[in-house]
Amino acid sequence: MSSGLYSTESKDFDKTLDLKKVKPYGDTMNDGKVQMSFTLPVPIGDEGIEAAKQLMRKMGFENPLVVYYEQLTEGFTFFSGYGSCTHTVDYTAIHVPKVESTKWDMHQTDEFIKEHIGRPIVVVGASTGTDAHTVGIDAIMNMKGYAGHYGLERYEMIEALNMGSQVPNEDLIAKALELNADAILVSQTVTQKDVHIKNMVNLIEILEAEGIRHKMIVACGGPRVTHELAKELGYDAGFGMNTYADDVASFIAQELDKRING
Ligand code: B12
Repeated sequence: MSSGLYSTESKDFDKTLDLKKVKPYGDTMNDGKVQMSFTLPVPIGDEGIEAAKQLMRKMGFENPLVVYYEQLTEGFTFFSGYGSCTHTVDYTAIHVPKVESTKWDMHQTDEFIKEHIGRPIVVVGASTGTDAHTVGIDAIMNMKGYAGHYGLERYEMIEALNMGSQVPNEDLIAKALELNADAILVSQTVTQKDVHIKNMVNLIEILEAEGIRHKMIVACGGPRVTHELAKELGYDAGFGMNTYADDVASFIAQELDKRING
C-alpha cells in the first residue's frame, strides 16, 4: 500500500492528499469515512438508534448513519454504522522504532552465517507461561513455515528447537543453557490483564538474576508485541503481526555477527 501512495501515478491521480493531515479514505480522498460497530446496553428501537448516533458524534464522526442494528438479547442492541472522521494525523511526523537489521531470505541468511559465524546458530523458542497459542511460534520455527516463508527448522545453518506452548520461563532458560543456545525466542499471544508483560519481564529477570542475560540474544513476538515494547522490557528485539522467519533469522544472524566479530 505504501509504495502505491508514493508512486507518481497516485500523486497525479489525486493532488488533494496531504500527508500532514491524513484522514480515513472511503471512496473519495479526505472524505474521512469510517465503518464501525458496537453494542449498547439499551433496548432495540428509535431511542437506541439516536443514542448510537449521538455517541458517534461524540467520538468525532460527522453525519453518523446507522445502517444495521439487531437485538443481541433483551436490553442489548448491536449497531453497525458509518461516519466521517473529523480528525487528522500528521503521517510525516511519525517515527516507529523498528528492528534495524537488513531482511534477507533463507538462502542469504544461511550464506551469511556460513561466512561470518562459521557454525550453525542454535535457537530455542516457546510460547511461554500459561499461553497455549502455538500458531505464531510454529509459523516462525516449524519447517514448513508460514505464508510461503520457510521456518527456522528449514535453515541449513540454524539448529532450531521449538518447545511448544505453556512452557515455564525456567524450563525455556534451562533448555537454552543445556544446548548452549545463541538465541531465545518467546511468543506471547494472550494479553489479558497484561499477562504477556508480566511473563516477558519475568524471563528477563531470571536471566539477569542468574547473570546470564548477556550470553544470548533474546527476542519476542506476538500480535500485540512491538519492537518498542520489547526494548522497554529488556529484550533485544520484538516482532509483531506479519512477521516471517526471514525477519527474525536475519536479525539473529546480524546481531550475533556484531557480538562475535564486532
Ligand atoms: C487459534 C486461537 C486459539 C486456539 C489456539 C490453538 C493453538 N494451538 O494455537 C485456542 C482455542 C486454544 C485458544 C485459546 C484461547 N484463546 Co485464542 N485465539 C486464537 C485465534 C483465533 C488465532 C490466533 C492465531 O493462531 N493467529 C495466527 C498467528 C499466525 O498469528 P500470531 O500469533 O499473531 O503470530 C504472528 C506474529 O504475531 C508473530 N509472532 C508470534 N509469536 C512470535 C514469536 C517470535 C519469537 C517472533 C519473532 C514472532 C512471533 O509471527 C507470527 C507470524 O506472522 C485468536 C484470534 C485471532 N483471529 O487472532 C484468538 C485469541 C488470540 N485468543 C484469545 C483468547 C482470549 C483465548 C482464551 C483466553 C479463551 C478462553 N477464555 O479460554 C484461550 C487462552 C488459552 C491459553 N491458556 O492461552 C484472544 C486474546 C485476547 C487478548 N488480547 O488477550 C484472541 C485475540 C481472540 C479474541 N478476539 O478474543 N485460542
